[in-house]
Amino acid sequence: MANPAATMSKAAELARLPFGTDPDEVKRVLDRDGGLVLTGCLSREQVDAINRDLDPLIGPLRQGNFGVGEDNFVAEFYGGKTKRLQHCVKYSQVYREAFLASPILAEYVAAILPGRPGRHSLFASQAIDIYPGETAQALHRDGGTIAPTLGINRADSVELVANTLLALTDITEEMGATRVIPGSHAWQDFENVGAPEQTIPATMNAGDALLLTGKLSHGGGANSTTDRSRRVISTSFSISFITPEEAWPFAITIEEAKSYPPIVQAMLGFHSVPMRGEEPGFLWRLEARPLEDKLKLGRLPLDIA
Ligand SMILES: O=C(O)CCC(=O)C(=O)O
Ligand SMILES: [Fe+2]
Repeated sequence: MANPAATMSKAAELARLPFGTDPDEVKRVLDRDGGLVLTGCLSREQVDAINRDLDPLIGPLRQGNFGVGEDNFVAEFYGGKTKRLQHCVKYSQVYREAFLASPILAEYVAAILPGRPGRHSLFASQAIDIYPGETAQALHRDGGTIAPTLGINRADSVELVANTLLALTDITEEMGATRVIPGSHAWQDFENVGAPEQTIPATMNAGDALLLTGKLSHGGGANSTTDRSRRVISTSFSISFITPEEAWPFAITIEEAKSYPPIVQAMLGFHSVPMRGEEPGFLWRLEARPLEDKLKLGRLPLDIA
């Protein structure tokens, strides 16, 4: 069947709204396009501080550090000329406190996912450095790893994941800006992820973030420069009864979590999880008590945002 979107003229540029824009306005753009660039989420100073935290960890990694081989199905998807560092939440206080714990970010996530702001799980917190010579990543929908298993991989299905790609360098098209197909979140046929010609690059300044729904077709771009890499942190969230990509309680100790903002503790699984909005949460309990009580972390304020 012909892809109806293929006959439509493609959007020239992704919408851009300043971080802090009313969540209802952001939701209107998300409903229309499936993604947008939030400008100025972090200052240059904050970006520099996060890079100082991450550089010593990313520097020694080899490109293609997620390996190769048939038994490693993520290797190709993760890129042979790309470095990825998981668990960034653990390594940067500025990223944790200025970005992850931001109440407005929690509201944008809640504009995509069911559930109240601050009651979503962190799915991944992964730096992605794309190096010269990297080819374009296969187009995909981030929710597409989970939704087909549940038989709900459709435009009108519940959203399972929401992603933010926080730019930690200025990112031009040549450096491998993420490619997106605005409107692809609403296509009838989710077997179709679209074609490279339908994509546009989400260019960003350091400190901007691309916010995308789990239904928007996108992929990392090819880096055609000879000497410049680009960095984002992919900070993705899910409804909280989905197994995250990164196994937080094994990466982060309770002692470390104690110094984190409560909203970050909760997104990492150090608090019990509400199923129908009840507080404290009914799921993920310890000896029938809320986990946050057992771990002596204190309860989350009812209204984060
Ligand atoms: O690095 C990027 O620009 C996008 C990466 C991505 O979409 C993914 O790995 O799921
Ligand atoms: Fe993705």
